[in-house]
Amino acid sequence: KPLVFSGVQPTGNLHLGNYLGAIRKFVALQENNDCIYCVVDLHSITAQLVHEDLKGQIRSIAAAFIASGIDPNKHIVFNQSAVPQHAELAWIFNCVARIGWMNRMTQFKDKAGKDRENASLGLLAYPSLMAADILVYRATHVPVGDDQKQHLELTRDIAQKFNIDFMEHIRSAGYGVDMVVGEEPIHAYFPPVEPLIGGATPRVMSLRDGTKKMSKSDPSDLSRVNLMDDAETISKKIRKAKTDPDALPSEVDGLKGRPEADNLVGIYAALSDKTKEQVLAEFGGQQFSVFKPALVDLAVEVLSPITAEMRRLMGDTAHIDAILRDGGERARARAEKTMREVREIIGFLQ
Ligand code: AQP
Repeated sequence: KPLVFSGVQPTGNLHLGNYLGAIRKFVALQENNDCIYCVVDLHSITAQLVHEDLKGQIRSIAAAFIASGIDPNKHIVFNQSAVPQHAELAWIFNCVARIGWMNRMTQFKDKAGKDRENASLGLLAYPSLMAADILVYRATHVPVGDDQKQHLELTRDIAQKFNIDFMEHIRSAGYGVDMVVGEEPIHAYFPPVEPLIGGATPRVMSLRDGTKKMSKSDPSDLSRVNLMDDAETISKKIRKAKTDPDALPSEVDGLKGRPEADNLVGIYAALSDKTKEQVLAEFGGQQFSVFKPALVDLAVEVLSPITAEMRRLMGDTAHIDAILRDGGERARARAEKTMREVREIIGFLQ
């Protein structure tokens, strides 16, 4: 079975973007794949070191995974810091990757802002740790939102450089397989990683500004629908969402240059498993005063069972902790197998 890996940072309230861009795909992939889903707590200290309730945040992401339908018995759900092999491989990847590669990452530029010299070294090295998260299991498929595409390309570059730099060591240690990367036949230890992005809304945008992504760290809570919002709050946020004064177009082309309208139609399409074309066939020519209430009803219908289950799970922290502990043990055993081989390939004494 293909091996799927993905992670979510415990950095605040999960929102509709995280759900549609990532978690919902995690759920769908369970059927035909071996899946490892991680609460990436080591990543959460890169942009902000001190968190008031990190344990609570970690548990709430795990609760969201399970409430959305991830089965922690058939698959693995754990928190990253419980498996130190992620950090060990990330260090090795810090020595494989080049500083120039990291400097080009748009997420780093966005999050570091103008005062780049003052950003943490961890924020710059974030993509190395992300590559390690995936490759320590030699996972091949990674469901993420569109914003993570560049990091996954970097993961492929890191894997390829490792494979080429250590090719003779990999071969003489008896690991790896022959494969063709581009035109080049190589003997590779780490597989090329495939991003699973796609869908009607690969990137959900802010409800206040259709050109910015919906984000946990946006200071305005009105910019996002949180998974823990109740029906009344969802209704308020969608009713207040920024729009233009025109009616919805009948064709997708008519959404060009109308980012807020495009975003709301995309959210409706994703929540109802339809295409934007199908949504516009139904709502084309209608005003937002008709479309927004329909979107509220749909969002509440999809999200409220998840919210209720998350609340129930959060009331039993011992149960969540036990799931994460068990997942951590299973993940550690797999990650250690890779690290023994990686240490051997590099030539460390062990
Ligand atoms: N707006 C979005 N649209 C689609 N997918 C999104 N994701 C995040 N925002 C959107 C996807 O959610 C997964 C988990 O994200 P994360 O928490 O690990 O990091 P992030 O991308 O940095 O998310 P946020 O919400 O923007 O958090 P902050 O504000 O803390 O940076 C990823 O697969 C991501 O693509």
